[in-house]
Amino acid sequence: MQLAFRWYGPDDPVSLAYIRQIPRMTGVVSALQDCRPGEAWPREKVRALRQTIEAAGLRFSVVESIAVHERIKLGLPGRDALIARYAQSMEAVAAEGVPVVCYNFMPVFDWLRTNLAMPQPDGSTALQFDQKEMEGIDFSEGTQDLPGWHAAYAGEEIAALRAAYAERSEEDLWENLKYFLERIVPAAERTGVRLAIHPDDPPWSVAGFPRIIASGAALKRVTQLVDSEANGVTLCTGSLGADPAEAARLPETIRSLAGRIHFAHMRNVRRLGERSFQESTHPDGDVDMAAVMEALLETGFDGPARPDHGRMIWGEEGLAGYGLYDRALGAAYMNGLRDAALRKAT
Ligand code: DNO
Repeated sequence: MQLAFRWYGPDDPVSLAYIRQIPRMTGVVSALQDCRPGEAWPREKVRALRQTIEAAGLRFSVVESIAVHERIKLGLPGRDALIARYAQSMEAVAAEGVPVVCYNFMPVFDWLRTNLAMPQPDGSTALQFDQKEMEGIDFSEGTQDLPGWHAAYAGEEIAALRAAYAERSEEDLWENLKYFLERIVPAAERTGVRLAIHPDDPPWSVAGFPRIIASGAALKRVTQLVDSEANGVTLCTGSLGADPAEAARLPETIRSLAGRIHFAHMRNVRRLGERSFQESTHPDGDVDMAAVMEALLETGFDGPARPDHGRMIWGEEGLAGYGLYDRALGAAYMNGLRDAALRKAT
């Protein structure tokens, strides 16, 4: 396992110099934040980002993410040109020596939360999601400042996208994902990049949009759509862990995906009710993190792993879920879990 940390580029309030001071931190997870979905990533920009990361004594270990254009997810005309541009972006990333590309196949929205600062008894704040609250959000005026999500759509755009997705079954989305992978995986193989699909977060339909990558079984199915080592997954304990049945079977999921987990996100969640949860501290929640680490190491996982979202603690202000302090505590905990698991194994 190579410890890595997500960094949002030069505008991130957390500096690379601070990231480097976290024990055993070697990798940085980043992206060209200003490239729109469907744009080919210019190699010079990837190079500049890599050089900035390396100048800080770290390695650019994962691109998270290259966004998949909605026309690809919907299977609309024009997707072939967009897929070709996606391959170009992957080539640029590969040429700069970044080995893993994380992406997702969530319609329209990426990860979603309904409260970005839920007060905790200890004075910190945590991210929270509640399905009923989510369903109460009115999108007729657009997405505005929807928590946890950066791009913006106008009300009419959301309505048009909803109508387009309503015409598609889940199997149609699987077909569209397969179509995409059949064209992208050969390019990944050629360039030596490993693809790592991220599970949907939360792992169920939200805001009237379907979500298909919602279980360990779905991740497995992705790996079978195109049977190549380059076609892998991001094991995200927090996304899957929001579903109690999935949380319980995470070690089993990891074993079933052995060799195809190319990236791991370590985060814990605590269920508050039906389809309602909050993000807890890394050690305490519904996910047995020690069992996750043991299963990862037992299956030979040696890829990048990052502490995922943290709470806001010690008065820090910054990007929701992506402050320095609590994620650094998460990294320290990961180091401890890893040492304990390795000792147990010998
Ligand atoms: C949230 C992240 C996601 C992830 C994408 C991958 O914090 O885990 O936004 O980067 O879904 O494409």
